[in-house]
Amino acid sequence: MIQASELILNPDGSIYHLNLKPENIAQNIIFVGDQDRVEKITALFDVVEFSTQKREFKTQTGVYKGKRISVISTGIGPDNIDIVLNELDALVNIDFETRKIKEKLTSLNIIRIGTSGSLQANIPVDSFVMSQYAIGLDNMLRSYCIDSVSNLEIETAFIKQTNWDLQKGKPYVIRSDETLKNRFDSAAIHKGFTATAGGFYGPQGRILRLNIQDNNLNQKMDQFNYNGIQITNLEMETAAIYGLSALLGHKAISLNAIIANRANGTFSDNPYQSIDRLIEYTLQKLSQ
Ligand code: R1P
Repeated sequence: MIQASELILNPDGSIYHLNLKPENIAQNIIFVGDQDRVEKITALFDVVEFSTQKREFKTQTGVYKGKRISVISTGIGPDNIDIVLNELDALVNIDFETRKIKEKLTSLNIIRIGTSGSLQANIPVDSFVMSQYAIGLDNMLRSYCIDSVSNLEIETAFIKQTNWDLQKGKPYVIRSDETLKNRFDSAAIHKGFTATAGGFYGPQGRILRLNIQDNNLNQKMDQFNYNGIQITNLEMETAAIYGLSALLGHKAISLNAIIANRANGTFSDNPYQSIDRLIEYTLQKLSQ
């Protein structure tokens, strides 16, 4: 039995941060960072049956072209992903009455629709990247036993090629789910290797007023090459989503609209339009 301090339920029986009960979520779940993006997506639904919000975690569940889908905002960063993935998994795989893990486990389909900065000059602003691999620079996943899902060879090559300072923690590399990758693939989307940082400024090599530990980090990441696999973009959630999903038995894919290009210093003239196009692309693939 899982103690009340470990699996925290609200007085109405919903899970602590997400404010959700098991019946409130669908098997197909779209993650967005920004809570305002939730309604942008569900505005396209045939019907919205459920809405709730606590802190940055806003959820709406409804039906799009006959398919039941939940859209959840995760807020920013891998620490929030730890909360969202664990609580979603508890909603489907732990019996809240007995507080025991269910015998028959459920696997969720998780699709991130995010925004991201490209590290490669040839992946321009307003294009899309689907992460085939993700490298977590944030350490969150290292609190779990990850050897069964992480890729030591690529991690070692990255640490060596970038002269990564292990005082910042050890990067972890996770592959996307193959089934969802095939489902969301098309000629319209770049297949990428996404780096997930634990912060927006220093951890992504941005210098405003503070000196950073490695001034050449982005350039080194840009040049990283493991048997032809290159790092394409930087954001703050994908590796954590891939890692926890793989460990918990859920399928996950991350799709990002590129709104900045860090290699040539450009920013999209109309980032909202790019995100809208990616939402349409995702819903169309999901409803097929
Ligand atoms: C930073 O501005 C945020 O935007 C990106 C980053 O991953 C981070 O969450 O993604 P979202 O637009 O999905 O939030």
